[in-house]
Amino acid sequence: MSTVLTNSEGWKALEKHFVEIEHTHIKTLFEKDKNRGQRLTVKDLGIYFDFSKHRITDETLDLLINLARDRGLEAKRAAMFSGEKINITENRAVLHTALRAPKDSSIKVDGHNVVPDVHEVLDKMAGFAAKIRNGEWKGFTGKSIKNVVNIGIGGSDLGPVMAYEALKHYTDRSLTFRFVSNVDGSDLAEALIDLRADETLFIISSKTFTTLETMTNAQSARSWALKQLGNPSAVARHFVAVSTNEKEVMKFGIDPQNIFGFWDWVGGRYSMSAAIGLSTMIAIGPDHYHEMLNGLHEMDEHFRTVPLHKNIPVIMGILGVWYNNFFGAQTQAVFPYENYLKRFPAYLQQLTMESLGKHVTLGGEKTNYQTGIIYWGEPGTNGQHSFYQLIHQGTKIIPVDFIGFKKSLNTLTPHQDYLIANMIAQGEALAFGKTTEEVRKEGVDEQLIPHKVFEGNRPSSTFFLDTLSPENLGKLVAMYEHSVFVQGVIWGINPFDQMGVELGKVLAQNIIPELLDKQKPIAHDSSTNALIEFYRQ
Ligand code: G6Q
Repeated sequence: MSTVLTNSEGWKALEKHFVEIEHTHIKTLFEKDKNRGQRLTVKDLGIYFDFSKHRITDETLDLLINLARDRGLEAKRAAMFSGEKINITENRAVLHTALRAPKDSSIKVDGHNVVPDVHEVLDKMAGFAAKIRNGEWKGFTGKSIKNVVNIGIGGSDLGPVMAYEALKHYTDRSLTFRFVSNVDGSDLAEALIDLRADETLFIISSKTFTTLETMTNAQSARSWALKQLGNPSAVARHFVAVSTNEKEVMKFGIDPQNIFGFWDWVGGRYSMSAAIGLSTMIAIGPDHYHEMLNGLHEMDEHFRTVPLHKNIPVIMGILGVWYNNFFGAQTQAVFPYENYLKRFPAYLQQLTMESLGKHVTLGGEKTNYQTGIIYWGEPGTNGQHSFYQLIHQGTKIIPVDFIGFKKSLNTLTPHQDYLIANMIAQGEALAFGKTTEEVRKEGVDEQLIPHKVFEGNRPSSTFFLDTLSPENLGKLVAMYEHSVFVQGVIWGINPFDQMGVELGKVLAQNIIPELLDKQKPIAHDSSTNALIEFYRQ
């Protein structure tokens, strides 16, 4: 096998096949195979995954799966699950799957079984969450906690916010949750505007405990709290930390007892099932949290064991490659027909784009093919009244993921029927469109016909589940995590580092002193210099 993806036999076979089916309409594929809608589906773990409305044939699937296999998917998957240091640029294992592994399993990093460590932290989180929830944990003035503010950014924010919103139905409504991420002071100011320090708990979530945004927000939150509480020892009752950097956390004044740790083998964007989920656990309670972990684990096992042809994340991953590299798709849309999943697309943006936005291979060579696609989305049906137009009738190909649930968490007739009818109708319209003849039959004026024709042939997947439970959320998260892995393997890139984010963390550090000290000489390019001068004035 050639190590260059585009020279491989598998790739060449796909190129040839693409030319053959590029113009085949989804409608034709359905006409040829009356069972297609049932056949090209996977039903497992309570997920009904319909991938029949794609521009693929059985041969496409075979060729893509062969490619994935040739690129070493099975061996690489096994290496990830067994704790090998597959994140080679950071020399780290990649074990978010260990975070949801059952207590009796054994997963070793450098000869050490990490599963007991994981469960020790989970038990500690559960004990703490219970104390906050039942009012046993008292603030500095003896009051119980009513508000929980998570301060973190990127992977230390997006997972917790998404999970809180997604599982709001299961949360303790007597507690208020706020999430602060932006270094823009308005984020913190608005989050605290109506809160009292004596009944507020801050969770400072930062793997490194050095991130500018989080540290700035944490210091300001500390000042805000101390202004009201008057005594530095109050910090220990109102601040806890989720971090791998015990030294820095203690410097902040947080009691070492109240540090919830995790490990360098958990990447930020893969950390919502690590202690970064503390706010989630407080919100929904330890039992529901464990249900979410079970869901994640069930999907991990599905990915690890189910044959590639029936493996949901594998099929998602290869379809990603198909549209990105062969059809030249630039973006992938995700439309949850479930309002509680409103932050899910934002969460997926980080997961997918930070993981797959790489232009060099693991070997350090520049790729001569496209990698990570742009993810975006909004909950249905809102999107239908705005940007769906471009997907239906625009000039770009945008594969869509529809995510829907049979049962609503708020049974308000007839809302759920209308919601799901919309989801199903959109997938149908995207795939099959409306022909000139069909429009003409409707009696439309001849001049208007071209405007009312829908070409169709727009691909989509539908993920249909029973209801948005913590367990099902876990399955969906792990499903996307592993589909990212599949694409990373095929493209031969590292989905687990984030040098672009690291760069962002140092860039501002150079300019901050130049903004603070107006006399400091500046020597950037003329545009940057002018912007700094404008701010200084
Ligand atoms: C995620 C990224 C990044 C990270 C944040 C926060 O994979 O590495 O989004 O999570 O930059 O970092 P800290 O948790 O260290 O503050």
